[in-house]
Amino acid sequence: MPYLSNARYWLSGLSDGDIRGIAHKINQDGISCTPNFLTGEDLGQMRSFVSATIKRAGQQTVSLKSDELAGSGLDDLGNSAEFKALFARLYSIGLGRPAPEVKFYQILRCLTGKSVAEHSLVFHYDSYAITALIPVEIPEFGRRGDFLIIPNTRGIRSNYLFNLADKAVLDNALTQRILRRRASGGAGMKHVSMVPGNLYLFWGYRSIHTNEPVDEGAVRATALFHYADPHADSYLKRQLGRG
Ligand SMILES: O=C(O)CCC(=O)C(=O)O
Ligand SMILES: [Fe+2]
Repeated sequence: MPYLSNARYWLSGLSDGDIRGIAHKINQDGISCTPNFLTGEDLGQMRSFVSATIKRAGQQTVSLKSDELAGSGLDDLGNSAEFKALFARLYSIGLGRPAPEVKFYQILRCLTGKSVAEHSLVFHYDSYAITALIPVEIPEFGRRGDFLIIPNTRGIRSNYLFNLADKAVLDNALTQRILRRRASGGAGMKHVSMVPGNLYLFWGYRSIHTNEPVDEGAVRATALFHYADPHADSYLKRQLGRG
């Protein structure tokens, strides 16, 4: 089967009603899941890329950005017109405003080794409205690195300053401790057992989220596509050198 054939087929058949359905699901449940978005063959190519990447990093946690993904297959997905269109449509239908040009802040996140702990259970809001997450590799044994999310706890802030205030409250030792305690079964926190090849979508900007750790010898690799910075035009953001 040609590469990404399943993904392209599903994407090109999406009606506006389907997109509304996805937006509704994210609003209601915090996250939408499309099973078997990638085929076993797609995952095979991505997994060889992941294992080569981890080897090069000395069996430690490593994150690659868009320009480091050539040959992974994830670059093809990020560049695909069908995949980009999903985000533009979900943005305009889900947020009720015109969608900006689709340029992803794309990451391949490979968790492994001793550094797993410091990269896990770090609750945060993303800087981008929509986040897509595709698990490439999830451990089959031991700790599986579930995804944790408290969905839709805030709206899109009108002002960059309010966004910074939210982030400051969250990025604080006490808040993180309280959230970690809630991770073991607290109200409002969803545990998602990730399945490789599924496509998960959520409002990353609006939702507090993170992942649980995996065992040191295991590998948990996730592909992330972040889209649409609500504060891209903020004067303050530019002045602070974050634009
Ligand atoms: O890998 C994950 O499960 C989540 C990562 C994440 O939220 C991020 O990189 O912004
Ligand atoms: Fe995130």
